[in-house]
Amino acid sequence: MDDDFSSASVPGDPSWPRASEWLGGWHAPFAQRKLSVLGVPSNTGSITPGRCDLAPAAVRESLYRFSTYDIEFGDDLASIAAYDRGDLDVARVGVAEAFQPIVEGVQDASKAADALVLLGGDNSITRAGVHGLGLDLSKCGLLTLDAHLDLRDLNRGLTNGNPVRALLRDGLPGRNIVQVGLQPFANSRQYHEVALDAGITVCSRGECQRLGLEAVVERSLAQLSHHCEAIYVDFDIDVLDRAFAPGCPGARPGGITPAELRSAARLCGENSKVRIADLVEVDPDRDLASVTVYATCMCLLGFASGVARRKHL
Ligand SMILES: [Mn+2]
Repeated sequence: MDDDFSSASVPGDPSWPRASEWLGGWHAPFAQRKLSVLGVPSNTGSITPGRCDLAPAAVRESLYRFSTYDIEFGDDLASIAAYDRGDLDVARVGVAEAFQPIVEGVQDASKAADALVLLGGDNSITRAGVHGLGLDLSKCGLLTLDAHLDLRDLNRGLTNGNPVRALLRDGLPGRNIVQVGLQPFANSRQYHEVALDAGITVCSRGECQRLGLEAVVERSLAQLSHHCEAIYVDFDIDVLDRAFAPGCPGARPGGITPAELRSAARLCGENSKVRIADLVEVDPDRDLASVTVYATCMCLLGFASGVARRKHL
């Protein structure tokens, strides 16, 4: 049995491999898919000051609590090789100043990987992350799962409240953007109009509930795949109900559940046009009983299991 796996051995119970060991390099020798993980602990862009810079370390540590096996689908992450690229040194750097280092770090970490997961950090990293796809923005698609539109005016500087607005200004066409999970009383009419005027597709939390989040995500990916060469997915963990995300200052009652987030992440991972995903806005200092950090781990593992299922090209 042990011969089926690479030499990075599993301490403890060899019959219960842990997700932390998988991220540390343990996988089956025949693993055909590759997933890179990069910490981007940006923390200066938050409208609500906090410690999102602590999230990459908290997620890595908490993966010890998770196995690599998805009993629902019979998938095991042993079939995908993970490469942990460590953290970029951007924790105390301003948003504008961090832009180029993040773009370069993302491009470097994407090389030779089927997909890259960015562990934020606040949501300001999404702008640099999309540029990190390395393509003309007219060919890039952006799918956000977020309670907020992140379309705030740019005149007060770059924050976690305006990465999508900054991308529109940079030249990302509105029709290349789909925003899912938007919460009532967490956005303004003015910024909703900015989204609609730009041609962004907007799907509220209620619509996700009526249609089913999986159906909405499948439809969104199909829409973007049609005219985009590569897709970036922004998982703002504050899309979760506040009961499941006390560590996200922006989370509000009425959001999605961790199980919905995990299955949405899996669908995104399965789509071979999805090259980069970010997991942002988690502040471990605000968390309770690791609820938010564990939900973030589930999102990462769901995405990875999707990547493992990609059809061979
Ligand atoms: Mn956001």
